Amino acid sequence: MRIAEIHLTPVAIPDKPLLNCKGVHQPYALRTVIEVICDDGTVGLGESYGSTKALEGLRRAAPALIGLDPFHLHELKSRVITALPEGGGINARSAVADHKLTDVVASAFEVPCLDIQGKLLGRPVADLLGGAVRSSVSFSAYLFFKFGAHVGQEQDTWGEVLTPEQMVAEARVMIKAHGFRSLKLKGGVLHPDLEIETMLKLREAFPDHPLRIDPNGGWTVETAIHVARKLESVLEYLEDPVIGTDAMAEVAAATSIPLATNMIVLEFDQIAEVFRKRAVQIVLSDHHYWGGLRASTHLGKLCETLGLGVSMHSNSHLGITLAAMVHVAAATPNLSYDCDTHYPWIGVDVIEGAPFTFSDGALTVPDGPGLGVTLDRDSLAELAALYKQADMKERDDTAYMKQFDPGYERRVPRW
Ligand code: GKR
Ligand code: MG
Repeated sequence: MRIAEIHLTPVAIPDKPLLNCKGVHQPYALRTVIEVICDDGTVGLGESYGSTKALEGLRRAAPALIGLDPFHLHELKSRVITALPEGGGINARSAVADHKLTDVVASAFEVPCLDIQGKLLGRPVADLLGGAVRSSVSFSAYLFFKFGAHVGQEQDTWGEVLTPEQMVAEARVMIKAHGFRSLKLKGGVLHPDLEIETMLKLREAFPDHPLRIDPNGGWTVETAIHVARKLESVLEYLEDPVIGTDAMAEVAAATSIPLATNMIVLEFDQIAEVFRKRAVQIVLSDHHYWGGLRASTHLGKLCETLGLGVSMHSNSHLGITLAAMVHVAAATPNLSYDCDTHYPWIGVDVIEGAPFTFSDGALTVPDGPGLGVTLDRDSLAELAALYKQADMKERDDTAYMKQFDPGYERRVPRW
């Protein structure tokens, strides 16, 4: 059994004008859909980033994987490293955090190989990761302040969300539609006092929902400590309040709220330093850059050993990613927080049948072979056509924000 063909299809998925500390989401988010086909016709699916560096890395590594046994995942990694000798990161130079190209590419191809293995064995991917320890995986509502409409477009159904009251209304809609049991606010957007007020209003409206806020490093240490003091008994965790290990350690020393990160710990060799400095209490996994699904379960084990918590990060994504997240979350025993997902903001998919439906904020772990999803070719063709039409090859939230506010400048920290 060998890999005979690989198809990479960049797609553009319609997104909403969601705000973060770098700007605002563009009308489309970019992803790459991956099909790995074996010589017996078995197909494995994957999904990864769609920006230029990631896509080029996938395209350059793909030929090196032809002829590979889909069970030989160490060999997969070394072929990827050989195919991309200059390595480097995938994000823009101005990004505060970067992801290693070789990890991103190896992760992207590992998932379809596991999908193939599962199909050949007649077992779900979770079984290849040690087996599911839970039959369903819970997700949090991912709340964003947002503009009402994209440039030149009609207002979307969510409308504008720029005040604490509007955010409570957004949370109500999310909870009503999907049953989420915990709430994450993308912060670093409004003045910190307004974001504190927002969290307090969410607490009042939803007394039993665990709450978290993530300003993506948009605050100074002083601001972060101020916010933490006001929200001491309100948050289950505070995510990336500041940038840098020393700054995180300073905030951590000043609050009893656990600090979580997907910005200062993105690779295994960064864990020792944050652990030594007590800068972080919870690490967010993400199979797209941690090295794949197996590496994510290894991260879980390492965090357990070190007494750190594990939660899960997401970017705008489709159902292939969501399926992979569900399998790995099910097979990570100490993943004790609800996972992040952008899925409810997207509303389209490339998988066959209805999109995933959350019940009480959770998804059932598929028990069929592999990931348990198949491609809807018409939808894939539609989103691939959108990619070709869209005048966009990179995510640039700051450039798009300037179309709303020409004087806007990216500042980290902002507040
Ligand atoms: O979609 O704006 C966004 C998020 O800010 C995303 O880019 C982050 O990677 O969700 C992510 C996070 O937790 O930092
Ligand atoms: Mg984050």
